Amino acid sequence: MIPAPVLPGFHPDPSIVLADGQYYLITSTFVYLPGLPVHRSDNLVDWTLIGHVATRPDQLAVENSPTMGGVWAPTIRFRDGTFYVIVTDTFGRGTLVFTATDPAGPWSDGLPIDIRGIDPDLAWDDDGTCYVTFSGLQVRGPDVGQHLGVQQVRVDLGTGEVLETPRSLWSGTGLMFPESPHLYRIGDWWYLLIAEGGTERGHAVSIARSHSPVGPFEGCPANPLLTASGTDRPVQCTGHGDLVQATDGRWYLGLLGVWVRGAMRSFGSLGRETFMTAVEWSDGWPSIAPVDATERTPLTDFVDDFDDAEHGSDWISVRRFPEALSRLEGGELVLEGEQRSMDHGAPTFVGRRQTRFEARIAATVRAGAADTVGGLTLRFDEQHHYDIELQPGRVVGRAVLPSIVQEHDVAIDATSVELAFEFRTPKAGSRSSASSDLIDLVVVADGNRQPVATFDGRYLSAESACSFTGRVAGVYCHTGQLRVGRYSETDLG
Ligand code: 6LW
Repeated sequence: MIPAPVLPGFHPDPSIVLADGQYYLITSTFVYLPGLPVHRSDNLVDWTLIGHVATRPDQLAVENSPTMGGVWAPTIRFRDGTFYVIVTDTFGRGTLVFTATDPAGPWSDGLPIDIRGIDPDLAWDDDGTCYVTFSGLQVRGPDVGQHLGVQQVRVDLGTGEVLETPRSLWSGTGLMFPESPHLYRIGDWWYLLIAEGGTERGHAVSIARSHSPVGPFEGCPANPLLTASGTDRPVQCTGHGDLVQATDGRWYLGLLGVWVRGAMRSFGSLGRETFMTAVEWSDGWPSIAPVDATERTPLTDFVDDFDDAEHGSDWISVRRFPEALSRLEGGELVLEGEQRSMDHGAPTFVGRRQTRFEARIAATVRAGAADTVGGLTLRFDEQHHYDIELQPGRVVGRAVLPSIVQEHDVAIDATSVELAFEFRTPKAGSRSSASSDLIDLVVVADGNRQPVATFDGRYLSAESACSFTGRVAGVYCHTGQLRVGRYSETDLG
């Protein structure tokens, strides 16, 4: 049984490649940095983060991109000893190709390629011709918002030169947003796999084949091969897949999905995660097993006591790198206030994707200055976040949503406290049962646990925030200096 998800927490738009007996998987990161995490596995199930493609400021230009912009939908491929990642830095540098001989990095600076679209894919013919196949959604220029269907050009990967005008290819069964194209040479056929229907509840995977990489392509009679649309499966929005043949010869599809919660299965609070499913071939066409998991992959507890010399590789920040706005000192993570709240587009914030539901996320913090204001936050974006904040003499629980800001506080005579979010499932039939989860904000001072507030989790979800990302919890500082001794994410219940 393939565990679900294989990459918990928001890891959308997965792309997978097999190289020298190891699998490598890469996902979108939008405006978070470091960008483009690279995970490695030897069995397609257990993945280890080995590094990131974008670890230097000049590789991407996300600082001015909107929350749903930034790094969209990479493709990772391996050829003649070199790893390639082609990706769109949407509203930033555009389409880029990064290369590395070691997938853990360092990666190159990124070669620009003048592709007018998103979701670029790389494939080579036997003669070395390189094809970039992409979704012709126009995200800039006079035709912004227009969709030209699935398109393709030949490119020179040495110079980045596009060698011809784009040609249109087969673009699915007629559902909206044909995207995420991947071109594969399998046996005598060239296969074109795409997503269509949009990345929400109508998401689907379809395929076509041709005897030539440039088509014409014939759609599979069974299309769409996979969709959760119209089902009551916990994992919805399945799509945006990439095929991989395992070392044992069997085939799999890595894809994104949203684990939805609430009485009407309405809210995907963690965002789009990476799943894996089996693929069988018959008469030259694949069939894809649905993602029908009902139990999530058990996770071990996460604890960081900040004893290492460098930031843990799965810490992320918004439009800046964690090491640019925090430091490790004496077994603490130290953040110096810049008068930026979590409403800011580049807050003084270091976080991690939320990866589990019934959970407790906690940070042991202390004020490094008398006027310190900072704490623990759970963010979807600048307009949707819940904060539990240490201030001089009190702890404040704050909900910030586009339509409302709500605050509660408790008096606290301590400068070192544990701040925590405790996530629980609403009781069936209760007033909150429609929601994904209830979030208790709690402070523990001198061994005394005090509730500060309880907020409804449905408002920190992809459906409410209309965002491509997912929940990220972490620590932040507005004023003074916040010193974090411990951060943990553990199961509740
Ligand atoms: C990705 C595209 C999409 O490029 O969302 O809705 C973009 N579909 O496939 C970001 O995930």
